[in-house]
Amino acid sequence: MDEMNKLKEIVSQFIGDDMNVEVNPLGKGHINDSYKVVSGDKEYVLQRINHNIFKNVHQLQSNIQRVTEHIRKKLEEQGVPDVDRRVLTLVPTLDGALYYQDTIGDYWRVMDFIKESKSYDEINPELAYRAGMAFGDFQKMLADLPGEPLFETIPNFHNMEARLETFREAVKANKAGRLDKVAGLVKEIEDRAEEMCKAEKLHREGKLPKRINHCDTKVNNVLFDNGDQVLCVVDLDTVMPGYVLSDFGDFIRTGANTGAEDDKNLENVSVDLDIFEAYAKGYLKNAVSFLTDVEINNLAFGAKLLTYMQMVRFFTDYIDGDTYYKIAYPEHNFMRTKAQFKLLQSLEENFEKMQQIVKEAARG
Ligand code: GN1
Ligand code: MG
Repeated sequence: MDEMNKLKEIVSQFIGDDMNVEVNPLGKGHINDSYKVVSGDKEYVLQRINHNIFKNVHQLQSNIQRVTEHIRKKLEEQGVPDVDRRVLTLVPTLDGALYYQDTIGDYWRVMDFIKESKSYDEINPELAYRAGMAFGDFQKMLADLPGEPLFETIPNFHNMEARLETFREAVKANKAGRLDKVAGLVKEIEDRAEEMCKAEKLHREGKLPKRINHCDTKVNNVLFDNGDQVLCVVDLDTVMPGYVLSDFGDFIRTGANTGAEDDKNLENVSVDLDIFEAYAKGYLKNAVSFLTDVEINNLAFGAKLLTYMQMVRFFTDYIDGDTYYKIAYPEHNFMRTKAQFKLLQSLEENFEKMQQIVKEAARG
C-alpha cells in the first residue's frame, strides 16, 4: 500500500470510510509527524506519535484527555463562546479508543483541527502579551485538576540535573566520534552547570513548588484567530508537573529570540527585551495571584535555564549521532546548539535588565 493509502486507511479507523478524504503534511514539529485531514466539511489533525520518545502512549493520551476535558468544563462554566476553538478535542477511534496502533506498531491519534487559526514563529510585543496571558491562564485553569497527578510522559523532562547526566554520558561514549571539534562548547556547558541546577536544589529544599505546566511553550504552540486574539494553546504531549520558570523560559527562548532557533547566522540571534517585557506583563497579569516570591524572582533565570537546557539537549543529540530530533541536514543539531548558545550569552548580558522588568511587571 502506498503511503497516502496507508494514511487514509488509518484515518478511516477514526472517522470511517471516505473515498474523497484529503491528507497533507502539517507543521514543523521535531518529534511527531502531523497531517491535516479534510473530510467533507470536517477538518482534523492526524499525528503519528513518536513512540521512541513517548514510551507509554496510553498514559500520554490519558493526560491529554483529562487536561482538555478539564479546560473545556471550565470554559463552559465561564460561558466562553466558541469552546470548540478554545481547547483541543481528541477524536476517538470508531471503537472508542484514544489512539490507534497500526499493523507495524506505529501509534496514531486524531484531533479536531481548530478552524481559522494560525501560529507565528516570530511575533510582536502585543501578541507576546496575549500569549503570556494565555499561558498564565492555562496554568491557572489546571491548578485544580482533580484526581491523581498527571503522568510524566517523559520522565525528568525538564530536570536539568538529569539532562546534564545524560549529556555527560554522551560525551563519555562519543558514539558518533564528533567530540574533537566541540570541546570548547563542552566547557561552556560545564562552566554553567552548577548555576543551572538551582531549580532542582530549591525544590528539594522545599522552596520551589511544582505545578501543572505545559512544558513546550514554544511561540508557535499558541493559536491565534484572524483578529490575532489567542484561541488556545496546543501540543499538550508534555503537560506535566514542573516549575513555572520552565514554561516562562521556553516561551522567551523561542518568542523573544531575534533570530531562529537554528539560525545559521549567529548575528541574528539575541534577546528582544520588548518581547520579554510584554510576555512578562501578560503572564504575570494572570499568574501573579498564585505565584510565590521565589517563583517570580526566578522567572528571568528560567529564560537562561531553558535556553541552556535546549542547548544541552541539541548538543547531546549531536554527540550521540542525531537520534532524537528530526534534522534537515547533517550538522543541524550542531547549528542549533551554537544558536542556542548565542542566545544564552545574550540573556546573560541582559540578565539584570530582565530581573528588573519582571519585578516591575509583578507590581502590575
Ligand atoms: C520538541 O516537537 P516540538 O517541536 O513540539 C521538544 C521540545 C523542544 C523543542 C525544541 C517532546 O518540540 O522539548 O523544546 O522540540 N519536544 C520533546 O524546538 O522533546
Ligand atoms: Mg512539542
